[in-house]
Amino acid sequence: DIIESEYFNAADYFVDRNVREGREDKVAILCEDRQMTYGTLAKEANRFGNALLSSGVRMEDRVALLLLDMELYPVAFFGGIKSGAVPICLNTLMRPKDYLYFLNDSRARVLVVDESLYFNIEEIKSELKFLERVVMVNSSQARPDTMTYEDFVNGQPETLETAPTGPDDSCFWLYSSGSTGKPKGTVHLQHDMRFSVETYGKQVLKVREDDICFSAAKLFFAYGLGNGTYFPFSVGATSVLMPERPTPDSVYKTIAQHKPTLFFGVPTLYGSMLASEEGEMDGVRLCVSAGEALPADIFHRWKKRFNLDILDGIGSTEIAHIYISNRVEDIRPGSTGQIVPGYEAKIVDNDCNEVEQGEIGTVWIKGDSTAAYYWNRHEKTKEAMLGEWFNTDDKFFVDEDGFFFYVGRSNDMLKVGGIWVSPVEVEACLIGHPSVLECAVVPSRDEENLVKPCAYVVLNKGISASEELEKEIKAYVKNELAHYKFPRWIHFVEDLPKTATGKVKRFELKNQEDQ
Ligand code: 3SK
Repeated sequence: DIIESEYFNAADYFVDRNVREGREDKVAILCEDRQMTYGTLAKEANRFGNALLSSGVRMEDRVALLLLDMELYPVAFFGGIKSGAVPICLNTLMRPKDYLYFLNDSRARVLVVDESLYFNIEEIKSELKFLERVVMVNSSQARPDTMTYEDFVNGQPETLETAPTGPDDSCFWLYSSGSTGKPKGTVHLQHDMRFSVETYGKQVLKVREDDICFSAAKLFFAYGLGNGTYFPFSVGATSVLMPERPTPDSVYKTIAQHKPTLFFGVPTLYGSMLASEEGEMDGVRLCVSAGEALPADIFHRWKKRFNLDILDGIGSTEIAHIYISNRVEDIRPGSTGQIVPGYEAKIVDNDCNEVEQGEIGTVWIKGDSTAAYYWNRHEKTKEAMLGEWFNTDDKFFVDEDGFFFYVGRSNDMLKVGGIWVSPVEVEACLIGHPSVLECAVVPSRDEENLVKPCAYVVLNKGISASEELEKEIKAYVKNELAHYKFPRWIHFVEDLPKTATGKVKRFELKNQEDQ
């Protein structure tokens, strides 16, 4: 146990401790041309926590956050935790029906939403069963059934007594995608972020008080949440938050403006930053990659252009952050690296027996940042959380030096730009197009060797394949689902390979893509 005391509250540790230790005037957050000190962050978090309590929110009540990466994100996240409420960080790229599911499944009582994302909620408002209050951020005027953030916190005191949480109390949730469709509310406890800090944060990343951390991966993603909040705040460092979409232009511009020392991205972003001829990484001492395996080619091209290493690793929403990673002193391009100190790994076969070194199997991880359970998903919890072990469902082999090599996913999920995509969901959408009879979605690789969805489509009788139709189907999916889920390639085929019981043999299609 890293925390022995009876009471522990993550907001007290990551925010208030900085003030107690004399960093009241130190800059905690840089965002566009603004800066927020630890003192202001603590006060604003307190006002937000007080506003929740005044609205009737009690310990363990969920508060959903649908926010851009700006100062208000850590304010609401830690303010909520300090009041004893449980923030849920929602992916901002989803569709209205996804938010309907998140809000009804979690029974969140309050939603804090950026005005630019509110259209998603407006569409589903009448179907929300439990939501009592919508707080609108970055809006000047109140709309019916909503309250502006300013009105919500107006008159609230700048001090707040920390809720009497213990290390094993609920702290925050993230929704983790599942191959069988429905995302699972992953319940993290108060001690989980602290465990990630003491292991990956301090021993691999070696984050320091004078660091300026910039995560292009967003805060709603477990990877971004650590990079952009609790790693820097664990040592009184500074975090750069960027509300825009991470493109090479927005990222290079932010780096030039704020000169971060640690930069966090996903392989797709590193690939597109390399493709852009202009842009510097001045001031950066180390780059980090996770979300999907970093191709060795990108590592080498990055090193050549910027003379900087990219530290590749893998984490999961359930384990909060990275548990296998390269080390600054020992990087093997193409490998995900070694187990992070504090975690244990084993590679098992389908019967849960450990495989011989060098053989491929599924990685199980033991470590105290693992979520307690999936909300209301008893069977899924039992399948994945096996006593002290968590079944990652990721396939690896390990070499004689203890370096892990990623092989693929045990099930058919695809990881696109670091975010899980369910082929079942994309297929269900494609099937909705009037020309599509049957389809299957599998991973394929683009010119940067990064995974993107690829669809095999059987057309309805009388419909002929054409470039026009291909464009139309892609546009249809883009309109229905989060943008990153649309198939980048569509193969029109006569039929799909199937098993005797009628299941599509996805592995055969995957093999075709690999050739
Ligand atoms: O996908 C990853 O590698 C990852 C890394 C850190 C935290 C969360 C995730 C999913």
